[in-house]
Amino acid sequence: MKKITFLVMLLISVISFAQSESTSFEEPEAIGGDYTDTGDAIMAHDLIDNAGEPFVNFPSTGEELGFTASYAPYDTPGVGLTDGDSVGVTSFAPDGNYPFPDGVQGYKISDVDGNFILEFDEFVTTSTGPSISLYFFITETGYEGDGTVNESGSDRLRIYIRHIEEGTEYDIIDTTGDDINDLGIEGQWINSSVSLPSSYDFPDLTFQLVIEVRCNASTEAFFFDHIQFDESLGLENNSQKTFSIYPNPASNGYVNVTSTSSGVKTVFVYDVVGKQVINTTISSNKLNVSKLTSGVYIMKISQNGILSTKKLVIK
Ligand SMILES: [Ca+2]
Ligand SMILES: [Ca+2]
Ligand SMILES: [Ca+2]
Ligand SMILES: [Ca+2]
Repeated sequence: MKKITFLVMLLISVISFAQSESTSFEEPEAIGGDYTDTGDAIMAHDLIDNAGEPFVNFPSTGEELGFTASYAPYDTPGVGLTDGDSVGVTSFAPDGNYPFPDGVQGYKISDVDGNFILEFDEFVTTSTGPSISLYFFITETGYEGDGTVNESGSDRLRIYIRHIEEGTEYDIIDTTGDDINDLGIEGQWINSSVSLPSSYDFPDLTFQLVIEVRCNASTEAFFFDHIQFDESLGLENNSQKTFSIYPNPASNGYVNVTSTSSGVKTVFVYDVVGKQVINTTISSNKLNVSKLTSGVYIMKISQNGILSTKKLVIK
């Protein structure tokens, strides 16, 4: 019994941890001054953090998401970040008077003279309705070009989510094809979000947020803050009433999965660390769970477009 209680507590902590992954760039220390890339501006390479300069990377310590920065040159390479640029984690808000929407720090990318790529930690979810939102700020200045070529004077901002297993990309914003000045989105904090495919369509969901900036002037600056993945695990929603599972706890090697409507049911079962242990369809009510060891599991049942998440205990 004690073991069960412990597992339930562990499960609850896993769920609450999984419900929101975020960064507001508050954890790394904000260091003033410029960042100077010591790498070769002609070659694509990862950017390293330099002592006494703003952090461009952040390995997560378990709270905020971590991120890593890299650089890719123009087709005709420029000086990149080797000339010293205002990039990385900063406490200086845009134009000095547009406070960060969350906390007192954010991330700035400016005067790259090439391409700056900021990749965040991959995020695993079994959610039925994940989404991601963030704030960005584009300074008001004369951006050039329409971003369709990888050259100086072809400024561009692209923020997107990679679905790792599928290789699909979901744009939050992509200015390619437009002069950034023509979009009317400068000089203000903009909150933008994108809905991601749900575990109803894909049982394996690993996402990664990527920010790409191409620009070539110190007045051309992009700020980012309050990045948040949101999940709805559906534990409280109406679909709960559609399905029942019994016996629960189960000890006979099977559970009955019943529904208020007829038709084939798809059933996924995950262990406490989120590993999928069952992925099957059943046309009757009986689900074979004989291969599951004692413990607490999350069962997801979908039928006719309705998806529900339930807790299953195997004795
Ligand atoms: Ca912040
Ligand atoms: Ca530069
Ligand atoms: Ca420019
Ligand atoms: Ca322009």
